[in-house]
Amino acid sequence: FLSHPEDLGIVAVGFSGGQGKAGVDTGPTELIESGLLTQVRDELGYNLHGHTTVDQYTDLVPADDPPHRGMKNPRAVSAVTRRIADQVYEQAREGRLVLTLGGDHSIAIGTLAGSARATRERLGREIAVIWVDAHADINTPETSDSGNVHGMPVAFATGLAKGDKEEFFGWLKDEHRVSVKKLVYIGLRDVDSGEKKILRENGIKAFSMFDIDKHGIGRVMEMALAHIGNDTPIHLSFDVDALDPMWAPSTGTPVRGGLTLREGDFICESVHATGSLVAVDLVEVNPRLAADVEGAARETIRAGCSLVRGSLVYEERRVIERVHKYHWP
Ligand code: 6HN
Ligand code: MN
Ligand code: MN
Ligand code: MN
Repeated sequence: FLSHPEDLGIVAVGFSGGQGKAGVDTGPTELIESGLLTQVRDELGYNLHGHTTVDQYTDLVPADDPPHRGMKNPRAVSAVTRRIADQVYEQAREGRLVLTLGGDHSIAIGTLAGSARATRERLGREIAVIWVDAHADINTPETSDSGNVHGMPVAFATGLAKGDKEEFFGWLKDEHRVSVKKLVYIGLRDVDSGEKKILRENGIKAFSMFDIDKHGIGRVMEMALAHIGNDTPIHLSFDVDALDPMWAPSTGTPVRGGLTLREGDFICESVHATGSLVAVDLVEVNPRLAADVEGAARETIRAGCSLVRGSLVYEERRVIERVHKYHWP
């Protein structure tokens, strides 16, 4: 689906307004400073385009932003995700694979909107979404207990939650939306009761940690990709909290009992191997958290880099090189 498979469009999002903990806005800077993009360029061979310096979107964050329908920072999140949608769209419409580094997971309202729109225009196709996360992030403003928009992006992207005024996600139109039929979850283990009802009522495909333990990650990926169907453009949205806190402690809402790093890498590599990947998000890396744990931020960043590399290796040969380089003792 890519007209330039060796070209990568970067969107680096220093935004934290979808939740309450400071520091997730520094995630992309730390990932980039650790050498992620130079590795992607020099070792994986991609040409980099787009926003390789981190955007803070300060011009879009109002001084006063009172809650609306229970959502916290609603104007800021709406305006920033609208800008991100344009940034992702501009890269995707060139036929490039788009990599977005977050930032909290609310930013996926923008990334999905941008890649859904570009894929519709460019190919006349709908995207499928693989959402890898401990959480379902499908609360509507009305079902959310927290009011944090990072728990709602899937609801807005699928149209299960509707915006109202322009400044409260009213800018989201049909061209930006994704279908619940082409959505698959992997790694779920902390789903709110209102979200369970939404998943059930809409027949949404989800592979929880239970399913991964039962079938193994290899079989789960076969089933997830079979659900999407061959020959469908895929947007992979990876929340680092899908990994067990042992591998990714520095994140805002850690939940024990998660994926091993190797299972996370395998998910990314399997999606890449389909040849249908059009966009990847890596979100919720917060280097400021778990500071009491020795090396927490460094390990979380290392894990994030590994996931991104896994999603970008575009030849079998490179998988082998990568294994030798990074995973041998
Ligand atoms: N994330 N379900 C909880 C909420 O606040 O709605 C947690 C959401 C976590 C969001 O990790 O991207
Ligand atoms: Mn999560
Ligand atoms: Mn809750
Ligand atoms: Mn998430």
